[in-house]
Amino acid sequence: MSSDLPPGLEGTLTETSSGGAGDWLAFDTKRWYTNAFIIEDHPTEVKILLGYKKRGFGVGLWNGFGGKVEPGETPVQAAIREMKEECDITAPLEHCGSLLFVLEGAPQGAFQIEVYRAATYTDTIAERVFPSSPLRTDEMRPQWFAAPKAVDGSVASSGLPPIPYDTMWDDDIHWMPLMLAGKKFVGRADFQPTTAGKYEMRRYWFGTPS
Ligand code: 8OG
Repeated sequence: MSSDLPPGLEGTLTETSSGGAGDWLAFDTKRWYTNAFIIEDHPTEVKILLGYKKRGFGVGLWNGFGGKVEPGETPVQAAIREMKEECDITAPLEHCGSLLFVLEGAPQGAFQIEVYRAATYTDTIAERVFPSSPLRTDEMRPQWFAAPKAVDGSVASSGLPPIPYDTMWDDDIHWMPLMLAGKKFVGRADFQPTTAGKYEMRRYWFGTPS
């Protein structure tokens, strides 16, 4: 399996999905980011807390909470800080995945995103609305979603909306089900700009570590 890995991924990995076309994009440097989720496992469904991105990169998409790892921070410290800044909670985050994203025409380098999850949290989930704050925390609107465990597509018993993959980054549907199933995951996705000023995925590979 490993011989088929895209550049930038290493280890003994088992492929779960791949596709798209074209050569993998070259990149010189990596910038570290975080993405973190609260995931509650219930008897008939899995609940996940997402945030609606109100501005900046990925505006209009639902995503986990996160951002850039600042100098002097470890990725998990950054993930905990970002979660507090973006939805006002503190959670015992555990690492569950590593994702590499390369954007065509992005001179800043590739995005290395460390993904974290927690089943519990303290404090009350709240949209942070302090646009004049130096922390610029007016970024995400938190909301719960649910994935039913039954494979027949039945509606979640909580009545929460399903995970909105149509308004998430293109790659998320490839790794989020692994995360919801409690698996660790690794992947790479390359993106190209669209005429609408957004990015679409052009090639991808996702898998699980052995
Ligand atoms: O600080 P800022 O919000 O711009 O950080 C970008 C956030 O978006 C960070 O949490 C990493 C995350 N992110 C990407 N690309 C992708 C992607 O393809 N899927 C998901 N789920 N998150 C992404 O930068």
